Amino acid sequence: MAGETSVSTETKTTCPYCGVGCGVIARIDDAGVVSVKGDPDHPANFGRLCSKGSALAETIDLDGRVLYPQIGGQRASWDEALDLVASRFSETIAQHGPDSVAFYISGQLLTEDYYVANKLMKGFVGSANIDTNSRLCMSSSVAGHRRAFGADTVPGVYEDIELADLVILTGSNLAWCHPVIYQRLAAAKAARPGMKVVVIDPRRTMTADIADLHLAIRPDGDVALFMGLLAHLAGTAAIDRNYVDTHTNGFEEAFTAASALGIAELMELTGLPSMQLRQFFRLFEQTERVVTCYSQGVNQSSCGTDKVNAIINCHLATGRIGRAGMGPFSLTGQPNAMGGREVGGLAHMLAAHMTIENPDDRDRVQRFWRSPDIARKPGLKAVDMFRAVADGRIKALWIMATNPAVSMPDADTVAAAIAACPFVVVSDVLQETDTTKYAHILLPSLGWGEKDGTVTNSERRISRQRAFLNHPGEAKADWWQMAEVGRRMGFEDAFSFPSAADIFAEHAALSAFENGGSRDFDIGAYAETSTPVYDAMTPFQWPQPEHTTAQVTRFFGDGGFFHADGKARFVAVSVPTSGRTSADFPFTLNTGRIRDQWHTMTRTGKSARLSAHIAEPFAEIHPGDAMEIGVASAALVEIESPYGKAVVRALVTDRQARGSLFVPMHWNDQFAAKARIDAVVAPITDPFSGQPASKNVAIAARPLQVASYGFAVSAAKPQGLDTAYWALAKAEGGWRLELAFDAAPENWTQWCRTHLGIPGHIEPLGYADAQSGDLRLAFFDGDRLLAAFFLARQPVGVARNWAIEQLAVQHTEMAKRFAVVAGRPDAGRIDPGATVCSCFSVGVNQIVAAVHGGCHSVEAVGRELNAGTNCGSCRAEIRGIIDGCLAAAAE
Ligand SMILES: Nc1nc2c(c(=O)[nH]1)N[C@H]1C(S)=C(S)[C@@H](COP(=O)(O)OP(=O)(O)OC[C@H]3O[C@@H](n4cnc5c(=O)[nH]c(N)nc54)[C@H](O)[C@@H]3O)O[C@H]1N2
Ligand SMILES: Nc1nc2c(c(=O)[nH]1)N[C@H]1C(S)=C(S)[C@@H](COP(=O)(O)OP(=O)(O)OC[C@H]3O[C@@H](n4cnc5c(=O)[nH]c(N)nc54)[C@H](O)[C@@H]3O)O[C@H]1N2
Ligand code: SF4
Ligand SMILES: [Mo]
Repeated sequence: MAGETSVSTETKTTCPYCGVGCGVIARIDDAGVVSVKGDPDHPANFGRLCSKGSALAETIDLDGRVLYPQIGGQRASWDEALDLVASRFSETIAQHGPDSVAFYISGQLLTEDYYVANKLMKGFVGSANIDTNSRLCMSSSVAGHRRAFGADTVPGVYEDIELADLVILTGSNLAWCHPVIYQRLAAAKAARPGMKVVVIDPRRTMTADIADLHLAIRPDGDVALFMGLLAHLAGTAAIDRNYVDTHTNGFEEAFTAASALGIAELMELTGLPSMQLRQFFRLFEQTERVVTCYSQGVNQSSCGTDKVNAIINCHLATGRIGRAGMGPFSLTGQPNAMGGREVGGLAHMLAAHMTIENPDDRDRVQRFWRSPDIARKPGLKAVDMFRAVADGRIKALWIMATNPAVSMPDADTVAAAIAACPFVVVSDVLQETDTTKYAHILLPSLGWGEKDGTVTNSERRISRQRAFLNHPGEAKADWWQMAEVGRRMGFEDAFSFPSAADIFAEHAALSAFENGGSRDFDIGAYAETSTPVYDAMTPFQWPQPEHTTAQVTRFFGDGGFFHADGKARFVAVSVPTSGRTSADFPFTLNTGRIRDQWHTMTRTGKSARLSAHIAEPFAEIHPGDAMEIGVASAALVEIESPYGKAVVRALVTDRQARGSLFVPMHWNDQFAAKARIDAVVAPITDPFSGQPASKNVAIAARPLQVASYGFAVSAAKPQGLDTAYWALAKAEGGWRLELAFDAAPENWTQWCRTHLGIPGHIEPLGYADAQSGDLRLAFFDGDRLLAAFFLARQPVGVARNWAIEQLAVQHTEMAKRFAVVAGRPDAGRIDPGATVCSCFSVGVNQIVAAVHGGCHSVEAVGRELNAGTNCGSCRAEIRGIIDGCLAAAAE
């Protein structure tokens, strides 16, 4: 075997996707082939990876990468580009003041990139107009933590989720969005079946499959629910009087506010029956070891900060915080959302958990940086920042590692604002995104596997991302780009960092500077980090002040809060005023994530395996609503708000609550005709955090009438698509394409030639039925299928995965070619169906066949097909399929 003689190199690094922050071992064999596996020694995952982490090696090719700097679309040298950025920023500041420029950056930057960007804007430009996509993600948690604790502190550690007797997951689709924590929880529950899990989510998600209780809460009913819980607890022995008296303020006010809600009002506001409310309240009351995990169903709301505080209130009241198996737990989204918060990357923070409003903090940071100036007031938060771009207050903008033309609410307006901005710099890894197309200057950044730095995960653990690939083209680290511009703006001394290790050391030193326990974030032990130490660094949790060693740390078990009096604050929250829907916009749009795509798909969209799980944008809609508006299953649905429109596939399911539609946030103009769902999302924000309410948007929904539906597989990437609907996905050996047409083109063969890259001399093998409107065309080049095209008046029923497989098959026999035209497998072959297990590419039909063959448990299916035996992300879905088959058999 080649493997036995090969020399391979292994690098320990960290997954670039979610905030779980799993350790990854990347291996390059002597043929240069990269593979990844979980790092068994990393304390976040102990060797596990989810489907996205397992597929990392498939996303690192150089396809579509931006490889050299560009000015106005033309290749330029780094010197030309950086000089131009520096001079335009300097001129704009000189003419219009420091607040006329802005940086919009990202929780996917490494801490070192983030530190340099923040230092440049707040300390040297002298403005706080630096905000980040964390505003759309974690800012309500930050605001809630600061109100309650006096600092942005996550009190607990992952182990608490395993040690708890009750785990509450609210506004979190853990199974799909933090899959490795979900696996750790599922394993703990399997080992200790007495452990209870409650899922609070308007939808019945895959996460709900391990729930003992699923509360299908009304949109934004959470504040009322946790107020009701506080009022309930106050009358029981669960209240920890000693903790409340010694370590907190404001209990009475919070209790008075909470107890104003009667049970009828609670039922109305939460949409939950009184039985379920009581069951939930009693579970919390009677279980000392309780962890409440929350994510975007909490944060992304116009009452997100109040939701956070309503949850924290219940933990403070019972003293269940900062002890093993207890506490409120904000799950961070991006790999370095926490690191960004540590360097002060948000517009209202300073650095190292210090604040702009505090003159002592400003003075301290300015002295440490030896900076000429320091921002004196908070800068513009993301939504306001793009408003200022739109109305011309901001005249120079640098966007780094985020795709706001897709991910910001009211995205069409945001895109138009960027397009109209006099000077736009974009640093990205891809040439073509919905945002890079507006760049005057496009800068090529190093991506995952190429860059070096640190990230902090949800449990405050700092891990190294390490480079193991060559630097492609002229790409450079994001920190280097910012530092070079800082130097060219005249701040030579402050931005002459020789390496990422030096930046990290400076960041660590600032965290310890005049700290003495007054601030939670202190990693003084790393203030002297040299490059060799940095390269050998193992994951550690903060805090780790000077002269201390790494240990498992929790906060607040014995008080020690960061308000001036050392106490925590209860917040007397109030319930949000009535809902948003109206006669014209009667539905609630809820948006979020799917298992195998990451955000705007610039990386996961490259993997055929990941794209096979869910290959097109969709709206989950309840069967009752679908019937009411006349949308058939698999038809197309048009979604509209006063801000914009989108068109997606209807997925009719009773996992969705009535009155609400769920649409994923991922699809963009590169992958679909009109599925940027943020074009529809209203720019309504939370008054404390400025975080957009991406989960509760008033919309209208209606069927999209089309003349015909199409499906195609194509070896070449489809080009120039302009049909009523299209959605493109990477497939093994080519692409798959869903289509819908308003009207028939003059000639279908010609349509295929133009859009599917078929050479003019190749004639199709075809079948047409004028009566039914069915048409099928298959184009072969010798034995090889170039493209197959299927058209029908109804959504096309062809076996998709089987059709994709035909791109890789040799079609020597005529019968095989005709099978393609027929759109159905030849006898004896089963169509695998939609992919469930992406690690082993196992489809739903194969699982159904295994269940019918006697595999009645997830383990049995695993033994038969391997499905679910690697990353485990699909185990909940497999369980659902087995249950469905067995229930059908029992009927
Ligand atoms: N596969 C995948 N994983 C990811 C990401 C990804 O793009 N893809 N992104 C990462 C990032 S940056 C983030 S921020 C996290 C997000 O992780 P999550 O927050 O878990 O994911 P979402 O799907 O955005 O939303 C979670 C759930 O909130 C529910 N929800 C909506 N409204 C309400 C409400 O009013 N109350 C309650 N209780 N629930 C509500 C939604 O129905 C949804 O199921 O995921 C991270 N992990
Ligand atoms: N409707 C709705 N909207 C949402 C959300 C929602 O739930 N619903 N969720 C919000 C949340 S929580 C988040 S976190 C955001 C995410 O939204 P975005 O941050 O806009 O999404 P990404 O696709 O992750 O964008 C990252 C960009 O950086 C590029 N990139 C990757 N690596 C690097 C690198 O190393 N350096 C540089 N310079 N560029 C790089 C990628 O190619 C991509 O263009 O979306 C928000 N928007
Ligand atoms: S859970 Fe998955 S996406 Fe998140 S860090 Fe771990 S491997 Fe990466
Ligand atoms: Mo996020």
